[in-house]
Amino acid sequence: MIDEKLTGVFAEVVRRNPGEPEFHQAVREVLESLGPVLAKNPDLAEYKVIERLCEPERQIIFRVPWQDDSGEIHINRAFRVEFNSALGPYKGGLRFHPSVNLGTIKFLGFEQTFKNALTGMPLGGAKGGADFDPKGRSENEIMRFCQSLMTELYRHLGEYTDVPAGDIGVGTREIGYLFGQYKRITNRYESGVLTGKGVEWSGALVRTEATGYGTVYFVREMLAARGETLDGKVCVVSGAGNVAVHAVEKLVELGAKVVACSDSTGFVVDEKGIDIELLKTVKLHERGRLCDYAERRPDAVYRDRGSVWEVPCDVALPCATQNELTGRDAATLLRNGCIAVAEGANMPTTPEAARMFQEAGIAFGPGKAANAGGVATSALEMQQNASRDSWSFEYTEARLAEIMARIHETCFMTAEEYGAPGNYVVGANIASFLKVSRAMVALGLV
Ligand code: NDP
Ligand code: 2IT
Repeated sequence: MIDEKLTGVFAEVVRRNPGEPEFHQAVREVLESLGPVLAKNPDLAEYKVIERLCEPERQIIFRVPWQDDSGEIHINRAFRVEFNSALGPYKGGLRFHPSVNLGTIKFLGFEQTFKNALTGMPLGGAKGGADFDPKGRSENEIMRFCQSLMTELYRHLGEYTDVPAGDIGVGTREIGYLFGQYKRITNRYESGVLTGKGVEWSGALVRTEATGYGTVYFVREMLAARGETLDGKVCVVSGAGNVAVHAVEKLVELGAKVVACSDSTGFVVDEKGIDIELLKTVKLHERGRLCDYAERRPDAVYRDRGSVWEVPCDVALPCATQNELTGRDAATLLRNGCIAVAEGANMPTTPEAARMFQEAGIAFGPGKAANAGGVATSALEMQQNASRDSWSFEYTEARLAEIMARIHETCFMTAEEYGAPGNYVVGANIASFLKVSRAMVALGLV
């Protein structure tokens, strides 16, 4: 429930941003936690901090024309929503997916602002992307699209201004083409303008793995707070992209057994435990389908009907996309004895499902806390770029683990302080809101 002091603010957000249900959902989820904060800090209402936080500082929408391999011309639409720069330069990923629209990017940019605050790093919040579908496109088509997009986007970026990274459909390959075009147009080798770069050319070790690994570290902390460990736990992960694959890898390393994962066409159940090397080969290197995994793994079963959440598990990690885990899925997971859920993806759990997990009293880690390891490691990449240094895998991973433990601690303690023990949603929302809003007040009315 939104506190009565904030119902007017939310009504205004809905009125002024019509047709953007995902943005409304993300705002509502944060506002629902903030009643007790306003009671303790009435000055924040006077400064209209919440109203300011709900309005992006700048929104850029532009045309991206490009030619496919047969010469046909295509027109896509791209976005960069620079949400908030109170804590540092705008920072957040770029998503290439046909479903991308302004509302999607706004929900992601809003979330990113709070997530980045939780990392404790000097980062503002932003998100961008395009309604471009990379599926089935050749290397050359991907490169031309990235070059065309950067030909407009470059003027809005800079290591002290706005620093994009990857997200759905954007990985090291795309970041390479984007950086190449930025360098060409500006005549500057400005490493810190993008993160998620290739490790052979200014990228940081562990950035590729960081979101998935970090999510698992967060789960480890949530379980430890309940006297549990990951050892021997049966896990299900949705998605089979960057975040999901590295979550699977770290779960296995920490002694858990992952029995299922999914992609946009179906899911695979592998009772003997997902073969991480085969999964990486099929999904990350060959960019294939999970049915190809099942074909090469005799004991695995591929299903193109039903939901991956029907596979019984102790720990569930949604790592694909928004609103992929519904109330119905939550009921199934709880019936099957699931004790922990952490969001590797951004807003993958519907509000109904999140409520059911909280009412059942299981450990529920919201994305802005659980998946913050990706952007935190982006900040470590920026640090290395700024000092022209490169750190070892072991050192960087130890930093990531430390950051995730600190985020967990912050959320845990804040939830206790505000009378909601064990509620990581409340803890994450309040801790991050306080951090951003104090900076906004200190910087004056800008
Ligand atoms: P990838 O593109 O690498 O992988 C996305 C995966 O999710 C793929 O397996 C894809 O299926 C599946 N998927 C995507 N869209 C849909 C959909 N509409 N329905 C069903 N399945 C879908 O992206 P990432 O792994 O980078 O991102 C996954 C999630 O994690 C996103 O929510 C992203 O915002 C979030 N995230 C990412 C971070 C990062 O560092 N990359 C950091 C923090 C959060 P298929 O294989 O068939 O395409
Ligand atoms: O959602 C996210 O946090 C990301 N896609 C990563 C952002 C980043 O700048 O590393």
